[in-house]
Amino acid sequence: MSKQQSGRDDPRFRQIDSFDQYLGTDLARTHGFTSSEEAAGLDPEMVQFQHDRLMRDGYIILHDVVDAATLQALRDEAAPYLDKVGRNSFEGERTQRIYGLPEKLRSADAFIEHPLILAHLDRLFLPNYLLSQAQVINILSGSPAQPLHIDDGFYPWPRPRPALSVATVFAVDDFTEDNGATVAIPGSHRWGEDRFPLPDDPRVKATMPAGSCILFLGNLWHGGGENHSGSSRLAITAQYCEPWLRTQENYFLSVSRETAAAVSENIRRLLGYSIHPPFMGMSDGMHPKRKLPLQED
Ligand SMILES: O=C(O)CCC(=O)C(=O)O
Repeated sequence: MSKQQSGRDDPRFRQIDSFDQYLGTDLARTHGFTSSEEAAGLDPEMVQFQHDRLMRDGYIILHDVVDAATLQALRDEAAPYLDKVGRNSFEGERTQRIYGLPEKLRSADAFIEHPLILAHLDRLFLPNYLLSQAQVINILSGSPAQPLHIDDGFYPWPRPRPALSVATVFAVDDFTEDNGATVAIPGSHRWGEDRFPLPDDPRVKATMPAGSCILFLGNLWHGGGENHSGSSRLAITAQYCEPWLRTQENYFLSVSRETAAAVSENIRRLLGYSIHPPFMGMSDGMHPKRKLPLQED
């Protein structure tokens, strides 16, 4: 038998002897799958404490996790794109949104790959979890409350169940009582399919200073608040999902290969340049990073 006919002759050939081995092996082979690591300096006990609260209440508020310069960079870069309001009452008739952030706003990366958020995602999801969508959201004064909703309800897997996605909303402006702070129903991540928010359900408003973040599970009922403050409320949000789910935004189309090659390894992996073993995410039978003009091998 010639070499072309027998893959076994190739020293890189892998013999898969069990189904578990099949599921656990990166069969696209060339690039091992990368995992995000807790950034140096994060106290695992503190992250675990926050994680336990997140699992108990469905949300947690992380105070002062982004500095003023990072907030200003986002404000400056976002401003030219904040030129239209929503197309429906969910997006908000008086709410401005910017989609396609990984291509448009490099300043968004610091929020999307925030080390503390990645540390939480590492605890919640399998390696190579994905960015499902990211937006800048500017709720203008006069905006009614957004309808309450859960973020992962479009995955047809009956609830109650574990969260299939997780979201951040970072306050770029202070979130106050009357400017549209995110509203959430604590504990609602445990509700079943037929349980919807009732007027008497206790709600929390994520009032917090600029640079803080509400992190919540994808099955928690929440929504943007009503803004009757006279000023707008600027935020940036990111949603992440398990590596085996379809993402909301198709980043392979909205982010160019040049941009995907230039961003950090964290962002690239979150955009889908990774493999969920054995080969989810492959392209032409190869690791998708092989399609990028990367400097490395
Ligand atoms: O703007 C917010 O506070 C939350 C927005 C939200 O939940 C959404 O647009 O899905």
